[in-house]
Amino acid sequence: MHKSSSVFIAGHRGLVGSAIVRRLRAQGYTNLLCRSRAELDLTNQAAVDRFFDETRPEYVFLAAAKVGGILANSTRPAEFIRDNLLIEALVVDAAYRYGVRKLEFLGSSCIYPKMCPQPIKEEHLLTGPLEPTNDAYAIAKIAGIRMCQAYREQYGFDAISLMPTNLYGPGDNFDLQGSHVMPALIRKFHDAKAAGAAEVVLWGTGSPRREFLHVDDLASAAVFLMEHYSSGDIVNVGTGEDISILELARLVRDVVGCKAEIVHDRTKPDGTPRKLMDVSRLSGLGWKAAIGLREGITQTYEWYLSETAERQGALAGQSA
Ligand code: GFB
Repeated sequence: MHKSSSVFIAGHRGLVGSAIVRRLRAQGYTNLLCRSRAELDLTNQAAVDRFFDETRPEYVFLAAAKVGGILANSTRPAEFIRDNLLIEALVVDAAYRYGVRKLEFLGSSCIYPKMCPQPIKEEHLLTGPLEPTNDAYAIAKIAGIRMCQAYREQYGFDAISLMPTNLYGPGDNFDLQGSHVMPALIRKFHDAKAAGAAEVVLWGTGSPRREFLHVDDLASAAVFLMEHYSSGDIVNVGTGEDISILELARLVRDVVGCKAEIVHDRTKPDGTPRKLMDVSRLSGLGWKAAIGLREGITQTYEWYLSETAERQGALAGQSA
């Protein structure tokens, strides 16, 4: 990739896409192509084809996806499988047909079996049954991986796939019904502190273990792999360290400076008992995560505070 190459970042307003845009700009890439959902519907084949025909990008980061936390995934599986299959099929195929030099597909750690040996190696894909709370999303992501591999095998198309672990950071979704655990906890402890509430509700038992990667680290790995990696073999992206959900809740409570007690809502699902990536393939290529968990949560909370202040300022401005 040259600094002047045209690069399409599909999903540039999302958590991942916006971080990739920041990273590319910081590294001096000047020719970035971004389209909002209103400008380009990635589930509409005619629109996708027209876009690729008109703009002819040289590189594509496929960060657009329908994503959500455990509750959204388990209650809206049809939307997760439909939207993700459509986006992947249309973008990968158009990228190949309109002469893109290289495409990078972003998957997810939930593609691996529910009871996968830990830490999870790339070879564990399709070796056991999936976690039922997100199997529709996982199957769509597995189809995306296989599609990239198939286009490489049959057409020689340079498509690579990386599998990020659970992500968090600025630009995340903080809606309590649809979000992942990290933004949910930041918001819950922040609201409890503001209201002087005695309790914060944690879903499930708190015993599942997850690995958390700051999205700026993911973006750094994504650009690194686009620049240095070319293979059909998928690559895990993570920190190599995990934490229980209860430990995470205590850490977020501490960062936010809240005194509330943690109580459990055991009617909510736990999901996979553990999800820790083996990141030796990526570290063998020379990349390693740089942002520590406490530091990353602190920075994300600061972002959340500034966003909330901005929103309240805008509302006050409207009513004035
Ligand atoms: O982040 P999360 O929604 O997704 O939940 P997964 C992780 C764990 O945190 C689960 C618990 O055990 C939840 O029960 N948890 C505790 C909470 N309190 C909360 C809360 O207030 N909100 C949320 N959301 N969780 C997702 C998949 O699985 O992982 C997606 O559903 C995707 O497909 C993503 O792959 C990376 O880690 O369980």
